[in-house]
Amino acid sequence: MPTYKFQYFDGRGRGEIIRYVFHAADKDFEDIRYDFPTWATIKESTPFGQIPVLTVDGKKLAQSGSIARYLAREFGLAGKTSWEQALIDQYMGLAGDLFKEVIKFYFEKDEGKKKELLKNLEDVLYPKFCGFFQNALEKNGGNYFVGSGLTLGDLAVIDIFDTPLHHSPKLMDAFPKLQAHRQRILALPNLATYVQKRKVTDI
Ligand SMILES: N[C@@H](CCC(=O)N[C@@H](CS)C(=O)NCC(=O)O)C(=O)O
Repeated sequence: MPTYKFQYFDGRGRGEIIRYVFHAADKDFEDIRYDFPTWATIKESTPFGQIPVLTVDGKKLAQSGSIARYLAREFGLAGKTSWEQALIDQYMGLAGDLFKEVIKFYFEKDEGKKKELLKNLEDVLYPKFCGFFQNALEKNGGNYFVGSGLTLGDLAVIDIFDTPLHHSPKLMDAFPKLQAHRQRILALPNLATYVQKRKVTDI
């Protein structure tokens, strides 16, 4: 069994999908979390000056999507066929599209613009993306996004709604099947234990 060391900030951001993969697969890893001053001292030691970074037996891998896919393949959460892998990529891409919008809102400094961005998220973007995800889920039978068991696809969807639900807790009320999927996946024993003791952060 390789030794895994995972470096990211002390929040969810682009790192949580990777932590979800480790916890869902019940694999040990060192979850290293930085504050900004400490990050500044180790930035140069990372491959591209950014985190997340995974170190596997001393070898470093950057880019959140690459790390999540690599670990999912290692732990049997990457889909059973090339088509299933492609579907997982599709949902990760769709989640990434929503993440970009959430990040825009999160980092906006102008209070007026921030309000507008939030209104657009709540009135337009969240319903649109919830609709996309719920339809896709239903098409696959309602339990999982890809195939007949848990994959990185399910974890990507759980992850992308963590931050939106933090500031807009009712956003899934009109999407009960998506909400039920979320609750079911987060109730899986390894994930539930992790999420219960996870520090609450804005992002
Ligand atoms: N495409 C990269 C983006 C990584 C990235 O933007 N990391 C940010 C945190 S989310 C970072 O390292 N910020 C600190 C810095 O650039 O000094 C990925 O998905 O891993």
